[in-house]
Amino acid sequence: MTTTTTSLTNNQHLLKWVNDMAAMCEPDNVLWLDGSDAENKRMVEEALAKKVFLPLNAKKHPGCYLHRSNPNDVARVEHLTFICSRNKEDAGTTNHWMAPEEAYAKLKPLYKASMKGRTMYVIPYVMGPLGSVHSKVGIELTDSVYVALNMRLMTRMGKAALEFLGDKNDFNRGLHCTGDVNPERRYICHFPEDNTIWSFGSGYGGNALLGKKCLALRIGSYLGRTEGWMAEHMLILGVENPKGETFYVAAAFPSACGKTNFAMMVPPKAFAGWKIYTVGDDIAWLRVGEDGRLWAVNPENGYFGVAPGTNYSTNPNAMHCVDKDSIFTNVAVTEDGTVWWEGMDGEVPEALTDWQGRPWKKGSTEKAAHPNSRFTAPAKNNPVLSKHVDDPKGVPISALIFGGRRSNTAPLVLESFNWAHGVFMGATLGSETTAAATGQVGVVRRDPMAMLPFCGYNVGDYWQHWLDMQSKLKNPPRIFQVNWFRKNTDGKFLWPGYGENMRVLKWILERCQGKCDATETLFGWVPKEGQLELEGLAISPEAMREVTSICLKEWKTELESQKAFFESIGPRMPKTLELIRQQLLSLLS
Ligand code: GTP
Ligand code: SPV
Ligand code: MN
Repeated sequence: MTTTTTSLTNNQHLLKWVNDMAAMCEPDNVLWLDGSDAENKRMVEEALAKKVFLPLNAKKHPGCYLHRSNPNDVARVEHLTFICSRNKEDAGTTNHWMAPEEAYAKLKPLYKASMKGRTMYVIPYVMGPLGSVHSKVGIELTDSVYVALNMRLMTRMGKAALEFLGDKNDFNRGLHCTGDVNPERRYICHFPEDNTIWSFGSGYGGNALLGKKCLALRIGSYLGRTEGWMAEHMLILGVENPKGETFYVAAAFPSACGKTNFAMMVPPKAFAGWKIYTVGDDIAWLRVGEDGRLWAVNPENGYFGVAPGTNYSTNPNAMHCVDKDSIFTNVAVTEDGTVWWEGMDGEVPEALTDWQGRPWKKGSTEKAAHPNSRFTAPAKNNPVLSKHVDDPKGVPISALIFGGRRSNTAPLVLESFNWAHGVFMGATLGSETTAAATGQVGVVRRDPMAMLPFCGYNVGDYWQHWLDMQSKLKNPPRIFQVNWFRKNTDGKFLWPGYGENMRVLKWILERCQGKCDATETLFGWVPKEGQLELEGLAISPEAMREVTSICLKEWKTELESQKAFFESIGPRMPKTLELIRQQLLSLLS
């Protein structure tokens, strides 16, 4: 017999759906979350009692807890992620597809009675600022207290979301069940035409926090195309110059390729008077404003950030974000109960407990923290949070930036010749794979607009949507491409990265303001000699030359490999992009 707390709403569509799902999953309790502090306290206690949360040193990490996920469940699973559109063609060749009726039929038996002995949490949440036309409501039903506590940090949830929804029926229906965390029975299914997400068998990040990649990107991109806006895997930042003028940029880098770091970077000493403000670190929803500019909101309310590599010199603001009230997933712990990961400041401790709870000794060949270990922190902890994060109209975007992780080929920065060429740059973005998804790490793959795993419809249609946006934008942002990850022949990064990326950002902004001219190359505009501000930067002239160099032989290979990718897209491939490719290639032959 299922018991239900007061449902907090009279929305009949919502009540019926929750009842239907509860009838299928058969939880012992259905608990509607109101988002209050008292409720959070109860849930933390429950998580501690169930050992879903492990305590940390309360003095050093007030309000913070450690979670260890099942070792088979530590990253997104792209091969088990499906777009279940009615027509296969609408999912396109870059997505895994399952017919909706087949997916529902396959998953229903898995959900059947799957929550017996457990609680079904009903999480009403809003993606985007409350009261914004940009924003969307989702309801996630989950049997995971960890997911519920993460969603509390990552979204605007509880009563406010139900008020925002009122009696409308246009909410996203998200059903999540942890199941027995068996990779053989793990499915992340999206039904764009039903505004529905069914996730089974994983408790981790993007697989389970349904507001994030599932709603804000996969379903969001589909809604964006239908409704005339764009959902992108982009950070949003504000940059204030010494004159006190603030400009905003949005940048798409693939998973674990530097969005969080760029979004909250600290400019180097030589940049006195320059300030960076974070609007978002992972996702941007973009709309054309009445002024013909592109306006962005961050649908999220917290950060689910990569832990390894984060420290007080690379990203002090992220370190402050996790000072309190944060959740750590799959990091290591020191003997005094503080968190640790590879790339943390200071000496490597002699002894640790690793991410799987095993003893770990300094010098071990195994990583103490999982390479995709993460922190979940509320945005309000960010010392450089933009005052516009809750602004319903968002912020106006001056530049869009695409960046991959490339040891070679891609130079530090390139500016596109025009919108279509910029779309081409995004569409052909290549990047070496990372630990953010299961599978081999370090292989170059095409990751168009950093959306390969997140585009909820045919990527050919997605590119056409990008191309079509131009005609709606009286004042389009300029489009750039960057690469922080070029390596020398010894395999060392040539560019110091992190806060020093401010130097590239400054050039980008000056280009947007028409303040400086640039050198034309075959593949885009690059800074003129002396235009990149290098004061106070210890980089050799050779390294600088190498990191900005364009090797025609490498570019020929690049353009040729793009051909196969474009051909694989099929009949919905926009001709414009293939023509740009051919034109660039013809300049090389
Ligand atoms: P997701 O949350 O997976 O979408 O990742 P992200 O794009 O936000 O990447 P994040 O900023 O967390 O950085 C991922 C990894 O790259 C971390 O280990 C960082 O330390 C490292 N990193 C970030 N920026 C730079 C950079 O400019 N140079 C170098 N060499 N490494 C960087
Ligand atoms: C990513 O992989 O791009 C992330 C982490 O931001 S996850 O939420 O797992 O998708
Ligand atoms: Mn991401």
